[in-house]
Amino acid sequence: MGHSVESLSSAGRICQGGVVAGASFLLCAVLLLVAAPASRAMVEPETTMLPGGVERTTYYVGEDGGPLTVTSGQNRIDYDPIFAYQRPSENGWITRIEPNLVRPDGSIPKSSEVMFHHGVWLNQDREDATDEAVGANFPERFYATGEEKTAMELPQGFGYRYETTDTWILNHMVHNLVPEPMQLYITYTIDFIPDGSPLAEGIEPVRPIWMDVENGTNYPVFDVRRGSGGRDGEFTYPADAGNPYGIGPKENEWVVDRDGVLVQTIGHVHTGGLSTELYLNRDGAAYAGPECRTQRRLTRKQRKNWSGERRRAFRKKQKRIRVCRSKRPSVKGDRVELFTSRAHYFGNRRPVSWDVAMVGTKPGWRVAVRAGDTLELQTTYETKIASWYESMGINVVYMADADVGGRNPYAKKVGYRGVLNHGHFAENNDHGGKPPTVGPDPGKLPDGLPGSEPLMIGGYSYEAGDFRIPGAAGRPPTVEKGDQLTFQLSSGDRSRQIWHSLTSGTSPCNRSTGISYPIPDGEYQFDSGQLGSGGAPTVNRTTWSTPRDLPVGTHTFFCRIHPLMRGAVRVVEPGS
Ligand SMILES: [Cu+2]
Repeated sequence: MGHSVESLSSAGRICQGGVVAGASFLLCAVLLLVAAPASRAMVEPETTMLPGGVERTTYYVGEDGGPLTVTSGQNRIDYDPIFAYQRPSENGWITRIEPNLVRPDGSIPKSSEVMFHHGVWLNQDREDATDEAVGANFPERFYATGEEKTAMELPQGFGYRYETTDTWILNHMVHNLVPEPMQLYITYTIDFIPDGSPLAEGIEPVRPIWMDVENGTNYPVFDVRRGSGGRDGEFTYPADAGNPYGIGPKENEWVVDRDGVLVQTIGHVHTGGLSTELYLNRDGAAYAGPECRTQRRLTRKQRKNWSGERRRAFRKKQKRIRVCRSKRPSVKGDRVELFTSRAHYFGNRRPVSWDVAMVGTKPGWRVAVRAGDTLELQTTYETKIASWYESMGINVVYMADADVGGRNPYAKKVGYRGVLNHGHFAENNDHGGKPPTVGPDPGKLPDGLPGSEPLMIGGYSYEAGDFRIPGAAGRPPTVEKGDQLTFQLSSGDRSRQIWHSLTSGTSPCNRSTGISYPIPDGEYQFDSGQLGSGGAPTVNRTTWSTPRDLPVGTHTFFCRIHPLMRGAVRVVEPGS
């Protein structure tokens, strides 16, 4: 696809505030957008020196030397090479990576219009550590981010080895929620220590270990149904999913291949996700710390009769017991918890939006692991509010081979509480769910006129099923109970790779669109998957029929990819 040459002589400025490792930061990068001499618009990376001599550089990834062209309604998985000018020019060590999506003018688009669904940075010159465990053949997946825009930050003294001869590829999924095409760069800001720097001496290399509850697949997703997982209102994958791996390898596990120390990790979940949980299993292991005595309280009689000195001594002893117990790791059988990466939702704190940051390990987190141990990941979603389709649970765990003071996780808690990866982002300030409405309450409209099936989906409309259309054309089509209405993706949308879903949302499902509205919380749960062709993320089907068991009444739905799209169907008694 060709690019028009834009006038890029303007300078943009990106500032982002947040909290990393407990300290707030304000990062401002000045983008110098220089018009390239040829017919290509290139963005020159600019480097700033951090105190201590670490180089911080923002690189821009696009296509053909210019920005990415994000097509109308796009939600597909793409691969782009990361060229030499888009990464460091010397050998050295990467200690931190922070991602973003940026317009050519330097501004950050609203997440309700376009969203960085995922980015996985791949090093083709190295093999992924977990390939063998799951029978896959990935290049090394050394950094990943998703809609929560997680930055990777290694503890001081550790680095990911970078060689200029490495071949890098970016696997990305940019989700355009609106019909308007746009031009964007994927940016990543690297903290880098070149080999020549005195800081490079003594850097301990880390390897990325890709932990994923659906490891081995290109699109590692599973569905979480409302009400599933038990009465606690939470669904944990894979534990609550029966046996999702069948007789194949346990995709959420990795047998540690050598002794080493885990030094950093953070989770990735989708909306509805509460946390990822990392465990270690070691054959025959058990709690190996000191026995802590049982805590007691003073009885009323003791409080009355004991001297002040005796009461103080008692309280001191109780405090020691409390401290002892607080340092006990959570060991069940030979399995020990290493870290729970919680999702922190901003705004009203309900897990219903992308306005979220994950909690990562503290800089001092060090877990000694041995060859033969098994690392295990699980992830937990809420199931009271809605069904969460195409959910994920991923942690990249960075592991050092050297003996760098790892702690035996069976003896002493390695630190379950972490640090919030970043603060609230301004681009997420569009939650939706408010007036004005996008259309009438379809439940109050008269029955739709008889039409022909299938109902075609195109032009960001469900045709006759779309209650945003004024007049008789927007009235809900009817279907007799037990029968089905069929929708079909138009050939135009199919050829332009515009995928749509029909996903039930609470009636009347007509409030304003935003990153937390609508959500898949219909009275009766249904979801078509992403209608389309060509593999993930589509379900390789272009038609969908309403479920036969829908009860009498008006059922509203929306598109998970383009939540501005709203529709309704009405189920009536047979013969009515
Ligand atoms: Cu759609």
